[in-house]
Amino acid sequence: MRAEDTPLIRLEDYRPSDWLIDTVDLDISLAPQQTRVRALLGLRPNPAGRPGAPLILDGDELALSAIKLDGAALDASAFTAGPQSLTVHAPPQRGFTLTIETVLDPSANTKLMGLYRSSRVYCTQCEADGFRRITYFLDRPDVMSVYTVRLEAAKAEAPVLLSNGNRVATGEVPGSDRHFAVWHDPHPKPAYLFALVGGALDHVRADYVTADGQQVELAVYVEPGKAGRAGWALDSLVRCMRWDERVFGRNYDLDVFNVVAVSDFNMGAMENKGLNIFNDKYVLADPQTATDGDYASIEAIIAHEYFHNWTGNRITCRDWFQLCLKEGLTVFRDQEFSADERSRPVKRISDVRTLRATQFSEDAGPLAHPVRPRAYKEINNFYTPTVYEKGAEVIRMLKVLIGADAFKRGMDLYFERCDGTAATIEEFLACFAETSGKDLSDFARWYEQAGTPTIVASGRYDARAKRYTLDLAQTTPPTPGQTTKQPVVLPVALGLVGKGGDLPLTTGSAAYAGDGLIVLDQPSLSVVFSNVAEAPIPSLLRGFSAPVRLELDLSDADLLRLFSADSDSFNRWQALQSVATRALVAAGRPGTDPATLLAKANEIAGALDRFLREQGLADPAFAAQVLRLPAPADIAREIGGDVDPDAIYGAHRSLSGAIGQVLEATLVGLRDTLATKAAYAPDAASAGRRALRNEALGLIAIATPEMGARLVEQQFSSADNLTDRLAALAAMTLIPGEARERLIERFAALYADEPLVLDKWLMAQALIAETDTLDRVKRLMQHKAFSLGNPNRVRALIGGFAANLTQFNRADGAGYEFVADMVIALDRTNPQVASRLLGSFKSWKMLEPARKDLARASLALVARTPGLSRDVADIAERALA
Ligand code: 0A1
Ligand code: ZN
Repeated sequence: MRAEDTPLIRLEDYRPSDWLIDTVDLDISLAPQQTRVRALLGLRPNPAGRPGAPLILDGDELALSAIKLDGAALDASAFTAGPQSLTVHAPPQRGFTLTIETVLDPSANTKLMGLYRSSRVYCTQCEADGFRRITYFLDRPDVMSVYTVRLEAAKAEAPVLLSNGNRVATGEVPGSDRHFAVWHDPHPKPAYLFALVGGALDHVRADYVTADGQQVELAVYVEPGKAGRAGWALDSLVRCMRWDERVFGRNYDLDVFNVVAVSDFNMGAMENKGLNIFNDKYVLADPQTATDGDYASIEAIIAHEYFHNWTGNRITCRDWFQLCLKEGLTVFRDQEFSADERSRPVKRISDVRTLRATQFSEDAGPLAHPVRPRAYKEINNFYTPTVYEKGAEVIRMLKVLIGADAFKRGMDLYFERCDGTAATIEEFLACFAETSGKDLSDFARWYEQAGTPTIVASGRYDARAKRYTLDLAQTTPPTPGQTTKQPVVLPVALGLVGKGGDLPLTTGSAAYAGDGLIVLDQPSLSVVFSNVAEAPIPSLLRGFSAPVRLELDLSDADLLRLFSADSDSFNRWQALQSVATRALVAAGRPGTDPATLLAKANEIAGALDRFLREQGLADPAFAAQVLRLPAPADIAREIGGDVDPDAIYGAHRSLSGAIGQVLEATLVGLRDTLATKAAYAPDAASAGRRALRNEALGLIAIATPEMGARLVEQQFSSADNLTDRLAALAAMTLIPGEARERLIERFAALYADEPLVLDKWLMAQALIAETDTLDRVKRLMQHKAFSLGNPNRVRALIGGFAANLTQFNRADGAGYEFVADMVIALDRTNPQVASRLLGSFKSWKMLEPARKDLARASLALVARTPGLSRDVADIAERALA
C-alpha cells in the first residue's frame, strides 16, 4: 500500500447509513485455527438513507462460507463477496435477515485486531474497525444493534466464556467435550464495542449495589495463578463506580461487569460493553511486580474504561471524526477521579508534564491535527495525545469558562438528551450553550484548529495611580493544512501576588469574568487593575487553565518569589520549572558560557534547599515534582529549531549535577527521614514519600556517583517492593561501569519469570544516554525476555530506545536506521504497533540540519518500502510532508 493510493475519508462527506442492523445473533464456535462464525443480522432500510441503495457490508481479510437471505440460500448472482466487502446487489426494500458464515484462524491473527489468541486465551479487539475481521458488517459507530451471542468451545481449553451484557444460558454440547454460553446485551451498541473472551482464566470477584439499588457482579479475570495480583484493579473498579455515581450521577446498567487481562494487546485497554479487555500491564499489581506508578495507572485506566460506559457506550460517536467526544471527555473524567483519590495539584502537574511531552510535541510537528480531525486515511492513527489529552483540556476549559454549576447541568442534559444515540461534538456543545446561556461558537474552534497557541503577556505597574496593566496577546503557529489561524477562547486564571500574598483584583474590564479569570478571546487585549497597592508579580494560567505556551518576561528573582509565595501550587511548581527551562535553553544553544549555567544552578539549588528543608516533608509527592527538572526533550521542544540533542543533554546533566552537589546533605538527610520500616502500601501518601526519596537518589547519582552507587546498592538490597528496586536500577543506569552491569544482571535474575517487570528492565537500558546503547538494544533483542510479537516488549525496548533523545538522534543516523528497520519488520505482522513506533519521528523537523537529513532519509526508506500497511504508509507520508 502506498499512502497516495489510499482514499481520504472526510468529515464533510458523512452521510447516514442506507441500512440499519437492529439485531445481531452470533453463533461462534471457537477453535484455535478454525473458528466458525455464524451471524444472523436483522436488517432494514434506514429512513434517513437513500432508498433502493445496495447493501455493502465491510470486511477485512474475510472468507465467506455461506450466505442466506431470510433463511434461503442466495443465488450467486445476487451478491459479490471478497476479502474486504460483501455486496447484496438488490436487497428487498423492507426488513429482512441475512445469515453470514465465515471461518477465522485466531492463532494466525498477529495484527491483534478482530478475534485472536493471546497466551491461549481467545479475545477480541474491535475498535476502531476490527469487527469486520470477524464477520461482514456495517462497521460504523452509528449502526447500533442488540446482540445475542452464543459461544462454544472445548471445555478444557476455554472453561470461561464471556461476552457483552448478561449471561442468559450455559450448557454442555451433548456427545462432545464442548460447552456453550449465551450472552445477551440489551443495550444497542455499535460493532466496535462487541467483545468475547474464552480461555482458562482465574478471577477475583465482588458484589456491588448501585446507588439505584441494582445488584452487579464484578469480576476481574487473569491468567491462571495471577489472581493474587487482581485485587487492586477490582478495588479501583469499586471506587470509580461509586465516584461516578456521586460526581456525575451515573449508575451502572447491567447485572455483570467483567474485566479481563490479556498479555498481547495493541493499546492500554478497551471499553467493550460490560466486558472491558485490558493489556495485563494495566491490571496486574502486587508490591513485588508493580511500581507506585503502575498502581496509579491501573486505577486511572480501570476508571477510564469504566467511565466509557456512559461517555462512549450509552452515548457513542456518530462517526470516527467525533472520537474526542468520547475520549477527551473520558480522559477528563478519569483525571478528575484520580485528582479526587490522590492529590489534585500533583495530579495536575503530572498530567501537564504528559500533555507537554506528548501533545505539545505532536502539535509542533508534521503530525499535528485538530482535536476533531477533518480527514483521515487510517483512523487507528488518530488515537493520539491530541484527541485524548488535548481533548480533555478542552473540556476542562469549558468547565472553567461556564462555571462548575452550568457544566454539571450541561453534563446532565447531555446524558439525558443523547442517551442511546451516536452523537456529535455539536450536540455535546449545544447542551452547555443551553445550560450556561453562552454562545459557544467561538469556543468550538478548539476542536477545529490544530497547534499550540502562545500567549505573550507583559505587565506594567503605575505606582502613582496604583494601576496595574496586563497586556495579553495570542498567536497560533501554522500547522499542516492550516496556514492561517484564528484566535481561540482562552481562560487565563490569574492572581497578582504582592508581598503578603494575593492582592485583591478590581477592574472594569469586560474581559474579566470575576474570580481571578480573564477570558482572552481576541488577538490581544489589556486589562487594567485599579487600587493595586504595590507592584505585583503576575501569576498567570493558574492550574494550567489553558493548554498553551506562555511567554511572560519575569525575572528569575520574580519567578523564585512565585515559587515560594504563590497561592497556586501548580504555578509554584511552574515557576521553578521556568527558571530551570530558561537556563537550559540558553545552555543548550551553542556558544554559551558554562559558568552562567553553574551560577544559575546555585540559585536554583538555594531555592530548592530552603523549600526542601521547610516543606519537603509536608507534601513529599509535590516536593518530588518540584525536584524533577524539565526533561531534555522539554528543552528541545522549547528551543524548537536547529536542535542539538547532545548539547541539551550535556547542559541538563551539568545543571542536575551542580544542583545535586549543593543539595547533597539535604538530599541524604531527607532520604533518611523519609525511610520507613513499614511494609509497602500503595496509597498516595506512601507513594509520595518513595517518589521524593527516589528523586533525591537520582540527583545524588548524577552529582556524586560513588555515593550514588553505594546508596543504590543499599536500596536495592533492602527494598521490599519494586518501586524502590526499579528506582535504584534507574539511578544506576546514570553511572557507567561494572557495578551497573552487575546490578542489571541481578535485577534480571530476580525477575526472570516476570515479563512485565522485565519490560521495565529493558526500557531502563534502552534509555541509557550513551553511545553503546544501540548495540545493547540489539543484543537485548536476542534475550529470552524479548519478543517482536508482543507489543509490550516492543514498546519497552524499541519504543524506549526511540524515546532516548540522544541515542535515537545519534549524529551518525544509526538510531533512525535501526528504528526504521524495526518499523518495516513489525509492519509485516502488526501494523498498529509499527505505525505507533514510526510516530517517534514526529519531532524530526526541529533538529539541526545534519540530523534532519538523516532522519528524513530513514523516513523516506520506510515510505518507499513495498507492501506497507495503510497505518505505516499514512504516518510516513504525513511525517515527510
Ligand atoms: N477506546 C480505547 C482505546 C483503544 C483504541 C483502539 C484499540 O485498538 C487496538 C484499543 C483500545 C480507550 O480509550 O481506552
Ligand atoms: Zn478511552
